[in-house]
Amino acid sequence: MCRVSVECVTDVTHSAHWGVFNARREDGRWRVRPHAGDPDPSPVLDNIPDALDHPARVAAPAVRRSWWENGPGPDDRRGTDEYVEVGWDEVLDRLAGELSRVRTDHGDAAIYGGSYGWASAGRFHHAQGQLHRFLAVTGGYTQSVNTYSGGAAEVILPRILGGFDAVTRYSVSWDQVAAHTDTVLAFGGMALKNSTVASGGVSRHVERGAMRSARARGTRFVLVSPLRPDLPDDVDAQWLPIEPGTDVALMLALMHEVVAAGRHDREFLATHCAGWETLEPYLASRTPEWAAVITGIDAATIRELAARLGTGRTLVTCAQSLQRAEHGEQPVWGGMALAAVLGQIGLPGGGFCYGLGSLGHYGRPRNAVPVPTLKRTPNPVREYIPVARVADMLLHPGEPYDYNGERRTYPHVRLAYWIGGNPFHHHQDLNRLRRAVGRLDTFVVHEPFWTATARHADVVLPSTTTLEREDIGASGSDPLLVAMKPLSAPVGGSRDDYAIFTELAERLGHAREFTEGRTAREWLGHLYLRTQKALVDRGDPAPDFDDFWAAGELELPPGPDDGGVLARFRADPEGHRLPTPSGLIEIASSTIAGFGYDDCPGHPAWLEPVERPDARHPLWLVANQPSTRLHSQLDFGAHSRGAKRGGREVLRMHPDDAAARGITDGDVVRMANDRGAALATARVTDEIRAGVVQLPTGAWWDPEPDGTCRHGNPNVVTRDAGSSKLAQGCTGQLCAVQLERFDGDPPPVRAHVPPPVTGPRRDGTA
Ligand SMILES: Nc1nc2c(c(=O)[nH]1)N[C@H]1C(S)=C(S)[C@@H](COP(=O)(O)OP(=O)(O)OC[C@H]3O[C@@H](n4cnc5c(=O)[nH]c(N)nc54)[C@H](O)[C@@H]3O)O[C@H]1N2
Ligand SMILES: Nc1nc2c(c(=O)[nH]1)N[C@H]1C(S)=C(S)[C@@H](COP(=O)(O)OP(=O)(O)OC[C@H]3O[C@@H](n4cnc5c(=O)[nH]c(N)nc54)[C@H](O)[C@@H]3O)O[C@H]1N2
Ligand SMILES: [Mo]
Repeated sequence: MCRVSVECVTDVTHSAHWGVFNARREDGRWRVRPHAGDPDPSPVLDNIPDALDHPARVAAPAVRRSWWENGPGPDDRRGTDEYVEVGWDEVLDRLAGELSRVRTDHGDAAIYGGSYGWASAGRFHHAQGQLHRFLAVTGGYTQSVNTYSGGAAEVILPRILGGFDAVTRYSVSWDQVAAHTDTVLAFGGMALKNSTVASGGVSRHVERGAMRSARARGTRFVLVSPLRPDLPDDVDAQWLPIEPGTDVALMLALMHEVVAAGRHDREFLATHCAGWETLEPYLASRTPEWAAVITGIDAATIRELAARLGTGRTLVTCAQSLQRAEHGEQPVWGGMALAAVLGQIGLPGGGFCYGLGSLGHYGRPRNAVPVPTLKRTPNPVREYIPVARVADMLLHPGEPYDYNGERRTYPHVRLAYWIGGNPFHHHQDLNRLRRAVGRLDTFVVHEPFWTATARHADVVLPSTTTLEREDIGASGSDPLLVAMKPLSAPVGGSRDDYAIFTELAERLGHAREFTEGRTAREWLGHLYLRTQKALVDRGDPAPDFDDFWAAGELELPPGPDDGGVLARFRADPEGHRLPTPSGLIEIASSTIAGFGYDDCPGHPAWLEPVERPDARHPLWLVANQPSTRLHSQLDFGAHSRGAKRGGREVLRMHPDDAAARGITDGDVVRMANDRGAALATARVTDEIRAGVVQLPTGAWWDPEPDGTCRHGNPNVVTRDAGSSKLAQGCTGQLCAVQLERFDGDPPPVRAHVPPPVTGPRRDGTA
């Protein structure tokens, strides 16, 4: 049956972070086909058809019983309490009152709107954009800075190389790799499972094609990673299965060898870099033999690799994963320093490219015109935290912490408002996060689905999915502007985030500032004007909004693929100074040295991690991005579900580690450390380094009463600590665990079964 109320739509184009697609109604089901122009579409599209009517949808506003009956306040029952269903008007009245109470009694900074998360593609209904606007116009809020993705890199790169997007996204492109690069040294690889995803959407997945073209031209790929699939089979990569968390030691030894052979680019180091005199003496004892002990890569292999670097165009890449770890700043700095020593930064397809291959919006030229975006409303509150320190903030209000050269104090937050993110998937040490959320007076969540985050909220407002809305899909480096047409009217009792905030803003007396008098459709037309005007200014075809909407898509002109700021700096270091303190590439930084941080000294360095395998927890866990979905999104979808075994997430482990524990392929295993435990299904494979197990993120946390995850979410065991005092980035990628076979009857997985919701009203009306 077609759910659409106005007209029965059967064939529409829409966009997700993992691809543009056409959805067609066939035999009572939605079938999703990738955009015809996509050379390598993502199989993750297969998760979409289940989104509209999955039982895990939140049917109507739901409120935690104790909060509804007893009022706001700290409560450890969050995560285990019951829910009652209430009408929209009732719940919005109560919520508006609670927002006012917190502002009046505790100040505007007592509201946390950091609300990290990927939400959905679509420029107007972008969840965080809507929340920030709403909280800003109603008085302000404590916000978050940086991301879980690149928290350490985002802080250090501007100090040593330049603006994050400029030196990462818009420097080395896939076209340059295909045309120019002779050697790709990929730390953490460039897994096709990862570039399948691009923030804002992606109409063309070009990575596989570019790597194949390079390989066909003779490019040599070297993969430094504990996991073999981190580069595609097509490129015949040499695989160096490194001990996790030790890349900087390998980088230092490679530099040592290049210098020992006198092959370092002295001129480039003198004219374009600052700090060589500090790093050079440190390298003296960083021999291949020294690094072999740390990295598990033998000295002869390191020597052989060093000898080939710099012969021909050499590109050093560093996956985001390396810095999502303790001392995560170091491999970013080390990779950049290695490229500087080789002297190729700023050459086409050469030098250093942070993040290339980690996301689909990297390595593509910027569009020549801006895409529509909802501009950020200034936040009257100046308070912020580094995003991954959220549990610390809630558990330690008023206490000091270090960040990026400052001594800061955690604000005392009473109300957290989260939309478009799933912290009970993405944050580390989920049992600790549960304790932290227990300290809040009120936790508000808008979610289409009963995720673990929704199940910890006091107020759960059912939002539509993107499939139920009109929007514009676009990314700054994808050529297609997409008119995202709805597949359905809002499902059940759900409402758009924009509609919910409009109603709340009305109750708080700020509707006019929030809506600026526009309907959602009028906003789309308004946001589109900026792109249309830029096209007019260039003399390009510039359809008006109605024509764009009717056509369904618009191809935007590409900007130049010219290497950006790094190429200009290379050509003229005086005329195009980098925005670093010296204007040069900072191989060593006197600014960072001046902070006096023991966990982030003034040059790239090998630092022993606190978290590392020991006798009780002898295995490294790599908790990386899932290949079958975006994070936790649509975890119940056909593609994600289909790759699980026995309904549990799959954990990869080496045959030696399996044999030592009597584990065979397909067994249920229990992975644990002092922070928590999770069950998963073992896959035994020699495509992983011995001593390392891998469990991707995103399987919804399905806790037993003691917090053990029945489903396979790795964040029950990861460590909630910052990368260093410099960046305080997320360190979820790596931790130490023990693993055993789970004997007996494993408990059934209930992650996608909604919690019982009681109360009279089931139709979502007041
Ligand atoms: N251990 C470990 N942990 C990690 C990582 C790791 O490597 N290891 N990686 C980290 C990284 S890089 C990231 S980016 C984070 C990702 O963490 P998140 O971005 O929080 O993960 P998502 O699953 O994308 O969460 C988005 C949520 O928004 C909901 N949503 C989608 N559209 C809408 C909408 O329009 N409105 C509303 N209200 N909700 C919507 C979805 O249903 C979903 O629940 O995870 C981090 N966590
Ligand atoms: N399909 C899919 N793609 C995604 C996402 C998703 O959820 N699903 N998320 C997107 C997001 S938000 C982001 S930020 C990016 C993240 O991009 P990344 O952080 O680069 O992605 P990961 O898969 O976490 O890690 C990449 C690989 O690094 C390797 N690795 C882990 N630790 C180490 C180490 O210490 N040394 C070395 N050399 N290698 C190591 C692992 O084998 C892992 O497969 O991915 C994006 N792409
Ligand atoms: Mo990310």
